[in-house]
This record gives sequence, structure tokens and C-alpha cells, in this order.
Amino acid sequence: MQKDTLVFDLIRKELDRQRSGIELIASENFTSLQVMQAMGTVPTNKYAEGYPGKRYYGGCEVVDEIETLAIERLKKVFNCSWANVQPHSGASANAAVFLAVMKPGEKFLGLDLSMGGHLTHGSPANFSGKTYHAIHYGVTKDGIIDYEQLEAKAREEKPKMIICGASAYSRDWDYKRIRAVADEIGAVVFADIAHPAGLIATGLLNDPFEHCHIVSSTTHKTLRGPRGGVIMLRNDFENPWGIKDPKGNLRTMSQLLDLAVFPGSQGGPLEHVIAAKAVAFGEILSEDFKSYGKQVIANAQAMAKSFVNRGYQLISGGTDNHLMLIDLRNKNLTGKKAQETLDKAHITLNKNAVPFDDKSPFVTSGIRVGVPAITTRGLKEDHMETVVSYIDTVLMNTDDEATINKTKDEVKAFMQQFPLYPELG
Ligand code: DSN
Repeated sequence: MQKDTLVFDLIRKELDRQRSGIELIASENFTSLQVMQAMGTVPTNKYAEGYPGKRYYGGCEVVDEIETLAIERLKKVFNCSWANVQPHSGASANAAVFLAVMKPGEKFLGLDLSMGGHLTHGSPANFSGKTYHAIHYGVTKDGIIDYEQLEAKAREEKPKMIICGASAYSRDWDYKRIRAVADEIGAVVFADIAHPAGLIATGLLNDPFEHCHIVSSTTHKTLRGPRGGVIMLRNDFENPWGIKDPKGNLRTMSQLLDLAVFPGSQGGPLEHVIAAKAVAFGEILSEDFKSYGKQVIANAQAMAKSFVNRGYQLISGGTDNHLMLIDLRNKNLTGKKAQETLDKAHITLNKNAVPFDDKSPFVTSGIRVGVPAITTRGLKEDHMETVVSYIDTVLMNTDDEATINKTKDEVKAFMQQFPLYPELG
């Protein structure tokens, strides 16, 4: 067969783009070469509906070993007793959790998208907000989760499930406090740790597993694995709603979650991606990954300090994790303008609503900046001032094409010090 040069040339172009820019999208990272290599392999040819040892097709003995290895490694990473590694994405993992816990129309409480939450935590545009009755908590004027509001809404509305987790929140979570109010009303606590998972895995942030019944994550953000999702339980438990199996036994939560992934919401698992997840989980168990986690936090704090020194307003005043949210209103800029102009200088990040934003989600008053990807490339605390100086130069000269182009060249030269996939030539 003739090589499809059209597609492979575009893939090469994307590699060049990734190499020459400063990647600050908080949800992105660069996997190791072996994680990528595992993805491009023959398990992609295999149908394996079901779970290891209980499949609907023959010839699954090897993919059973691959999937079991991924599960066992993930259990070790988070010290949990059960895991499902089949969700194709974080959104798919969350859809399965909803399917296992909630009936259509039932009520749950999650962080508002406009306050840093996620689409799958009850946005009216998403299945979670369309199928279930979403109510929300937010953050205080200081940008910290409004636990008092969360508790008041939980007591008043008695949701069946409380979701903690965010996609644009720079502080750690008080899972214990959320569990306490959930216990008062008999709610399930579900933590979506997609963003900070790698920092939780390395013990650098509070452990949600101590207090939350169910935990989901993506695998491609701070966990630095392939694109995908997972669901985990530290302790399995019988469902409190009386759901029974055909023999009349109460189903456990792990059974309900397995059923909700397959056949509830997915068909055949992506065993080549599960192989890559296994490789990534192996890497997370290494000492190198612990150093990576520490460096992520050190870099985020150094970057936050550089922004503050230049008069930028950080929501909540700083960060505990891998990202920061910046309100650009005092700089007379919108998030949209900032994102588009920085793109021209090969600095990639995303516009983001800030709490109590007066602009639409397509414009926004803020930007979200994250360091997981540049940390993987090898940037350290001392480099953060340089990165912030490039950002500041562009944002202070959004109509000056010459300055933007000059910064783009400087960015490219700067990033050459940090090779990305040199093995790929
Ligand atoms: N799109 C992801 C993020 O950027 O945070 C969340 O799904």
C-alpha cells in the first residue's frame, strides 16, 4: 500500500508546531515516546467487549493480560482496590459514573462551569445537565471554593451525588468537609481529579480517595499518559439503592460502574490505548515521576510569582497545583484577544471565564495557564521568568506585529534548548 504522505506530512507538521512553541494549555502534556509507541500497535485490531476473563469474543487472552496489567498498575498508583481502565475519555468516564449512580431527572451538585467547573458537571449543553437535574456551587469573591454555599445547597436540595473537581481551579480541595455534608444527607461523593491526578498520585496534594466514594480521571493531563479516562474506588461498597443482580444479590458499586462502562455506555475497549495506559502507569510508579510532580508545583509557583510581580491578577492570589487563572481586566484585555495574539507568537494557552465574569464564554476576561507540558520539556523555576516575559511582551503589544514576530523567533530559539522527541529526527 502506498504511504499516505498527506496525513503523515500533517503529523510531521504538528510535531514541528509542538517543538517550536511554549505549550501552556493546563490540560495538555507530552507523553513519553514509549507511551506513544504502545498506542500505534496491533491491539488496535482486537475486539474485546467485556472485561479480562469475561469477553464476548475469542482470542482475548493477550489483551486480557494487557488490561489486567493496566488495572493492577493503576491500583498501585492510587492505592485503590478497584479500577476500570476502559473509558475512552474523561467525559466517557463521567458519563459511566452518572449512569451507575443516577436515574434520569435525579439531582446532583457540582461546581459551576463559569466558576471553574467542567462541562460534565452539569452544563446545560452537556448530557449531565440535559439528563439529570444539575444544581451548582461556586467560589467566593476570593476565588476559593464556597464550602458554605456547597453545604447550604446540599442540606437544602439533598442531591443524590456531590461532584468535586474542576478544570480551572488552582487550589487544593477540602474533600473531608464535602464528605461530612454528604454523609448528613446520604449523598455519594464523586471526585473528578482529571486535572491534578498526577500531583495526587505523587502525594503532593490532598488524597481524594480518603473521603470520596468514586474517583474518575483522564490519563493524559498531569498523569502524562495517552488520551483516555479511568474510574477508581479505594473501597468497594454495596449500592445503597437496593439494585440487585439476577440472583437477588445487592450489586457492589464496582459492578455497577463496570456495567455502566460496558455495556452501559461503550462498546469495544481501545486495547492499544489501554496498553499505553499501562506503560504510563508504570512510569508514574517511578522515582522520576515523583520529581516531575515536585517540579510542576515549583514551576507553577515561580510562574505565579512572576505574573504577580508584573501586576497580573491571579484568581485566589496564586496556586497550589499545576495551573493559574488570570483575570486580564486590569490589563484592558479579553481572554480571546490574549489567546489569539499569543498564538501568533507560538505561545499556546486558552481563554477562560473568571469567576463572576461579565463577558461571554467566547470572549472571557481571563486566561488559564498551566505548566505540566513545559515541565515535561525540562523547564525549571528559573525559566518561568523568561516565559512570563514573553507573554507580557506580547500582551502589552497586541497590535504590534513586529514585536509579536520578534517574540515568536525568540520563543522558537528558546525552546530549542529543550528537545522534544529527538528520536523522531
Ligand atoms: N478540555 C479539558 C480542559 O482543558 O481542562 C477538560 O476536559
